[in-house]
Amino acid sequence: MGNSKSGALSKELLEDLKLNTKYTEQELSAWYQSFLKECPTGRVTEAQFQKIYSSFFPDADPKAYAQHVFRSFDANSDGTLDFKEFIIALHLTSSGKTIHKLEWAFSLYDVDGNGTINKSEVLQIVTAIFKMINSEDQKSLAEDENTPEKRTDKIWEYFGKKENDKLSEGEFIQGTMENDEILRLIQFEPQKVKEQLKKRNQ
Ligand SMILES: [Ca+2]
Ligand SMILES: [Ca+2]
Repeated sequence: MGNSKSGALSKELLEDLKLNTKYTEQELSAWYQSFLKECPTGRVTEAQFQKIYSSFFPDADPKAYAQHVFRSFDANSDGTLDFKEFIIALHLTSSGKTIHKLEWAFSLYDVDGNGTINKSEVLQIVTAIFKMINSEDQKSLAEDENTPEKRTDKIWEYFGKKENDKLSEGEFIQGTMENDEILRLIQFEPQKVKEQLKKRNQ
């Protein structure tokens, strides 16, 4: 912590992050500078994180989703994200269909952190995702997935689960790898919704 004032990343952390993310040394240094500018203490609180999220989605209500995302990245559960947790979050939420991303998605959906996902946890996350989609975009969703309940039913059926079944991490990752429809349904993809809208309006 001693060198946080000098504005330089420690060599150890830099090597660690280069190894575990797709970012270059220059990118990481640049991220670190802007991170320190926003958060001079070197830590992002949940409230700050929600604010950052809200600025991305001015016409929706991303608070609930931001809360779940924050929880899933606060690896040591101390209520703040340090630079490492922040960069890992950035990396995972922006990368493609990698195993690490799916592991993260599992921890996002495992709301109580007990190592399995039940249907009500899926509904909680899907409900939070729906709050991020503005009402105009919601109208373009397919009939069988245009409410959190319907979308949750669809996901649960894809996994071949009954009402009170539980989903293990292995099943979650395998199902998502094998079925792009599941991947699409468990993610928040505002861009896709916008593309669909565009197509419809043409
Ligand atoms: Ca933390
Ligand atoms: Ca759980």
